[in-house]
Amino acid sequence: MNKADYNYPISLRKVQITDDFWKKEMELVRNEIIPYQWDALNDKVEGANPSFCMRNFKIAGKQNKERAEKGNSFKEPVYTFRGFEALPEDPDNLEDKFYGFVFQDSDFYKWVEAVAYSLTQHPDSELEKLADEAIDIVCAAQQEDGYLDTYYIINGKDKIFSNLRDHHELYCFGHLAEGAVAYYQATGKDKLLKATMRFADYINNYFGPEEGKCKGYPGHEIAEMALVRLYEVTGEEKYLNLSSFFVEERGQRPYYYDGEEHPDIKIEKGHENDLRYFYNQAHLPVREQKEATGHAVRAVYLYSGMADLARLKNDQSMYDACETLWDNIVNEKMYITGGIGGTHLGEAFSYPFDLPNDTAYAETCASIGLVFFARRMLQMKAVSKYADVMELALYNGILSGMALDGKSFFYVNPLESVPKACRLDERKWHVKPVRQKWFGCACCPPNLARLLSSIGSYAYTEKEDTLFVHLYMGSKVEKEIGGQTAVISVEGEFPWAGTVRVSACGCDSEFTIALRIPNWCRNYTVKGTDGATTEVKDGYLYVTKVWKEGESVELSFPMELRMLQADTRVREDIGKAAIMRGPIVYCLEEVDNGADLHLLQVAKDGAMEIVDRDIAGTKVKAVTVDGYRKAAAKNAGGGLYHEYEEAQKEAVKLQYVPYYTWANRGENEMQVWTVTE
Ligand code: FUB
Ligand code: ZN
Repeated sequence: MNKADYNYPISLRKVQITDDFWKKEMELVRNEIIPYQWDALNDKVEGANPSFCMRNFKIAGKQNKERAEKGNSFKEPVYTFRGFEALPEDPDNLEDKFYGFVFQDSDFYKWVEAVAYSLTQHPDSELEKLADEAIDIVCAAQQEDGYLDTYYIINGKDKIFSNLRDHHELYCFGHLAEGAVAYYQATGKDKLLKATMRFADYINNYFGPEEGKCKGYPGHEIAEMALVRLYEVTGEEKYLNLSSFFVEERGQRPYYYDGEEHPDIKIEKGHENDLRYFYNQAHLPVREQKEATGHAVRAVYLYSGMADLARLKNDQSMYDACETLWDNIVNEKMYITGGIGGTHLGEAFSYPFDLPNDTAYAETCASIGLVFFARRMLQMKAVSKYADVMELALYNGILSGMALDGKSFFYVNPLESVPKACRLDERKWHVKPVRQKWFGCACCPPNLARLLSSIGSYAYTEKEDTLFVHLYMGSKVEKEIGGQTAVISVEGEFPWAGTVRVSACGCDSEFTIALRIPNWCRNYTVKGTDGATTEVKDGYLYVTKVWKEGESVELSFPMELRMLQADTRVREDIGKAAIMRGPIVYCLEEVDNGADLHLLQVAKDGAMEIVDRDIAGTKVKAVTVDGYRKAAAKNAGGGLYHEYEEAQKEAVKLQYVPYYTWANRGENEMQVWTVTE
């Protein structure tokens, strides 16, 4: 690694997304998810489990006020352990207690982060006022000493940090920091940021390598990368050091969590793959970890923090650990959709090549975390393998998490679904055949909101004289070059057409635009580079020139239809093929192909065609492929089994639609991998 290669995400205030595809997603976040989620946080969504999120902040604030009036700093610690989903017996008669998941505070922090990004693209004084008022409520809940987690403020502070493994205080802090930094960067308002720093200071006094300080670390990672973000915006070295402490402490022996009590979740000791350690990525010191293990969201959040630290400390062995873990995920543990987490047991990575389609977990948040990790790896070294996965996950395993109208969501993103099985087979109860309005554990929708509304900071990174284009989307980017502001425009119709035009104006000096060459493109062409210096490096075409107004560089990435097969070690996909075009993965749905999708076969050398279609009001490029439908073969004499005979089959045109659009036309069967003839 070389500091000269380091690059940084573009400030969202300098990117305007104009793209038909992504603008629509961002508008859904602004018009649908943000208001809807605000109602959810305030328990106003009919038919959904109440969140209690804002209520908990209000109660904590009220208790603060009462204490202050009595001249008494903290209430007597009355610790009543309420478990994970403490729903009140009588919702109309709530006591002044904490309700909801222990990490309920994080839902507000993700909301305010999404609001912040949205404000950079679309100023909205009413929304900003709402967020300011909500921030007042949150800050009123903060304790005099800086502590801020409503679960313990309401239940009793004597037990703070006593169950780091399961109780998410440091996770909530991490989301608070992410939200506060984003809100500050978008609006210049620092109230939440200051509250975050006070809580961060409290945490920093509590944890650390110094004698007498607690040697614990977050049970659910995110504080690691959030502290880095806090460091980057405040310049306070102590936050960077605390992040580093949390990362380096993980995996040390004795195992910190063995000294805690875990009343909610007992994990069997003595199992070969000792879940106690693997689940939390604490089986080894992080630099020695070679395989992505345990809870998938936790894992990729940790790796993102590790990548941040590798960059800021210019730490080669940390970078190497990150790269090994990255390669392990992508080469052994990732679905073709960019989904990760093969098993619902522990919402976790399974063993290498265990990628079942119908029981997949592939949590939306986990793919989002993979994008965080990818962007951080790119920041150290612009190598296209990271951006390729970022693009794959975004267009497939992440977008599938939201309905086309932005009104319902998937938490789990299977690659095959038979609705009946989701109801009758307990092994598939986690798989929903239709998107849900909301979830008791509502981690995914707000995570989607914050990612989609900040998409520009994944599409572009920059260093002094270079703009990196990792993802292609219509947009305008401002970049400072030698005292001038260059305005770079990208135009195109991704993901449906592979031609992209890049132009720039406003700058007399030479600078470089580095354009990613996608891994799905076999031969690309480029026009308009006369007089420019060009170089292909690590999957990017570097074009250096004086970018004169009216000139443009045009890249064409032919989007051929591709039939893919999986590594033979993926037992589930043997003898099957999946269809892709550009970054889009396709699937079959019952609504287009009839029931019993398992009887369909795809013809290996059959014709494949692109067709324009409208899926629930959204225009897409769909695909038809020659195939067959096997006739049902029955034993003439009855019985389940009979002598083998070649199946009768009829020729059919298989109708494929983009995977992310599935389940938008009612409940029906779906499959990505189809048997070949
Ligand atoms: O534990 C907080 C979040 O809830 C995790 O990131 C998700 O996997 C879900 O379990
Ligand atoms: Zn989630």
